[in-house]
Amino acid sequence: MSVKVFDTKEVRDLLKAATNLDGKGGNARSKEIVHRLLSDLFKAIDDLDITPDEVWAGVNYLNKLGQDGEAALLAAGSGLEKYLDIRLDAVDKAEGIEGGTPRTIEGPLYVAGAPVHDGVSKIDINPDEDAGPLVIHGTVTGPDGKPVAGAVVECWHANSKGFYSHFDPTGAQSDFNLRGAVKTGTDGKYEFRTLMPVGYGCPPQGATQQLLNVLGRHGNRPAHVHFFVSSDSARKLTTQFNIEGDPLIWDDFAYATREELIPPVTEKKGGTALGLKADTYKDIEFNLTLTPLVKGKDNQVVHRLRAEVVA
Ligand code: MBD
Ligand code: FE
Repeated sequence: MSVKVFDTKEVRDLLKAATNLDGKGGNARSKEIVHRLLSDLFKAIDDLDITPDEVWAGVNYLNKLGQDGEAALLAAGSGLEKYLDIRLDAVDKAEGIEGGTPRTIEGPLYVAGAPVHDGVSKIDINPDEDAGPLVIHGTVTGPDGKPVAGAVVECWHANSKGFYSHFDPTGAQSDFNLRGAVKTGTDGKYEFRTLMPVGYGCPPQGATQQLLNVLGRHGNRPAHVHFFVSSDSARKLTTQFNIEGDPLIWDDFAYATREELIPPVTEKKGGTALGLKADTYKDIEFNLTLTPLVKGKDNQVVHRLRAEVVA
């Protein structure tokens, strides 16, 4: 028996009382947002006739999500993080900002504090038998097309098991393994000497995978490398590239793939001289083009809780 109670004074009053919407105290913006989200939830319960059993399954799911520490992972897998990018892209378009390297999601696995090196950094600290050497390099250019000096390029990626240091359930990696930061010189160039990553998969017993299972979705990402690029003279860039040829490139559970973010992988020789573990190595050139500050300000700095390790 389907009933409709959402559009009644009793429920309107309940929503206002529960969020103290017209009362004193609290934070006006928080009240506005919570009132709207709670209203949308109540309305969905009415519209879809969501049962008490289903509501309690959802409540318990939130407990598990928190226990597993996966809320930010679910933000990626639910498309919420991608949605924020779609909105930021639209803001840029409306402001006439174009031509930079496209943004794509940060994801939940960044760790702040990697030691900054000039120009080049070798970031594979722990041996990884199953991973071959990889050199990632490119030039940071500004909105004027000129190389940017003093830009800080940070990168982070997974090992051959798809695990990131600091979040590795096997405990096999030390702090900042496969995470680095380099500062560009006057030529704008950066280089990371590292190992080839493989794609990430959600923890199989975690809350995120649990939700994906009921949706009939997988929780895997293609192999990829994340970047932050910061400079005093341009906006912060958050992006990634995918490893060309990965079968999941257009089937990423976090929707981070973009046409412009799949640089070619070439094979080179001379790795021994670079300190790599084999002479033959993979090479990826990934140039980074920054966009101008908006009225002198960087409107791309996102504040969110991030892991940090003091090196
Ligand atoms: C990752 O490595 C990642 O980049 C995202 C977005 C989600 C989970 C793991
Ligand atoms: Fe990642």
